[in-house]
Amino acid sequence: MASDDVLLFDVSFADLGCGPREQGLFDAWCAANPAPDGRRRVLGRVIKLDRGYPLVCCHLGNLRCEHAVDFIKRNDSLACVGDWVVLALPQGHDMGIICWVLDRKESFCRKDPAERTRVQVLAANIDTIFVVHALGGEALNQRRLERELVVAHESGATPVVLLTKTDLSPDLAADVAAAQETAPGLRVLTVCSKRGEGVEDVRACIPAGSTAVLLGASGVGKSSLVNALVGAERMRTAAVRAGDDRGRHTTVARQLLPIPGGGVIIDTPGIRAVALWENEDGMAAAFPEIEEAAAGCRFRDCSHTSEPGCAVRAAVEAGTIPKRRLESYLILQQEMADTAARQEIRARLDRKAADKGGKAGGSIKYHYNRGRKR
Ligand SMILES: Nc1nc2c(ncn2[C@@H]2O[C@H](COP(=O)(O)OP(=O)(O)O)[C@@H](O)[C@H]2O)c(=O)[nH]1
Ligand SMILES: [Mg+2]
Ligand SMILES: [Zn+2]
Repeated sequence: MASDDVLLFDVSFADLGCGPREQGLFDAWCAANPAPDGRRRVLGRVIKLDRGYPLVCCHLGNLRCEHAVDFIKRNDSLACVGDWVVLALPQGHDMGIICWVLDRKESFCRKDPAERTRVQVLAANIDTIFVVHALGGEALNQRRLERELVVAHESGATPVVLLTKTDLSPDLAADVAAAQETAPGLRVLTVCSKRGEGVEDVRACIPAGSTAVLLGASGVGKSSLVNALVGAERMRTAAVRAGDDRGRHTTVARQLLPIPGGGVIIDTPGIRAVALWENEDGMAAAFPEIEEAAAGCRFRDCSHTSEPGCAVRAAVEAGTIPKRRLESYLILQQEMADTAARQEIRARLDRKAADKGGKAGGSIKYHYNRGRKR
């Protein structure tokens, strides 16, 4: 962990994209919450989140921070990478204190129905989400891409599909066409970090002042791309650690790095399963052609499976919507319905337990210091 921090030693606050929005939120919060001891507050951004304390960059440097007790009491989620935070720097204390997390712009969240906390924020204040898939080997996994795009759209940031390892693709045009069919209306970029091809197109999507995050399975080449963008070996990639006991997840932390002359990029470990739950907005955005056709269905709550006068099925039969798109849509809808039903049962059981005098409600979840996830 300590050695990873070395990779961040030269990140400076000036490169993190602080703008009038952040400065304004900070000033307003400080004015409304004068420090009891009159000590100065500092604006910072969380640049790394691992198993330890959040690492925050401010104009004084990078330091490990803990959350103020008062903040924890008043909030049900903690700071995450990309967050802008108000810091207090108590004298004689080797850690900073996160007094407050400033209002987030878009953020990428995981809704985990298995956990009490409704939402886990994975990256905050992001403008662009790159949904990354590697080429070569098997065909592009369209089902996985569709599911990822639902969550990416849900964040409110702009999703971009990014196909990596183009050097391994036997038919690049076919891969791009498959991705484009799966991501109507979105940009599909291709990149080969190995040969340095396409890196400039990615860079152009992350102008100064903006923040992008990489979302994708382990091994698809996210860290290699970050290295290509920042022009140095800043992130460890799989090859470096091949054979060691940490397995394929070489990137264990979520961390944010400035791109010279551009914005900032957040690298993440591979995110395995993202459960779909209450993602109606994301669904509508990820399947725009189905949403559009559905306006013509006879029934407003048409499920597009068996109702008469279904304009979506008509469009599939006419060939304007690919059959597999409707199939995917229905699979994801069913999954959301199942999750909602399970949640409903759980809520009912919780209420029953509470009525019997059991303890209701969850306590605050600590996402840090939780031990390594397997
Ligand atoms: N052939 C090829 N291999 C790549 C490319 N980019 C990354 N790799 C390799 O893919 C493996 C996983 O890369 P890494 O960046 O660690 O993936 P991550 O887990 O998504 O961060 C490493 O062995 C890289 O060398 C590429 O453009 N072409
Ligand atoms: Mg990585
Ligand atoms: Zn219908």
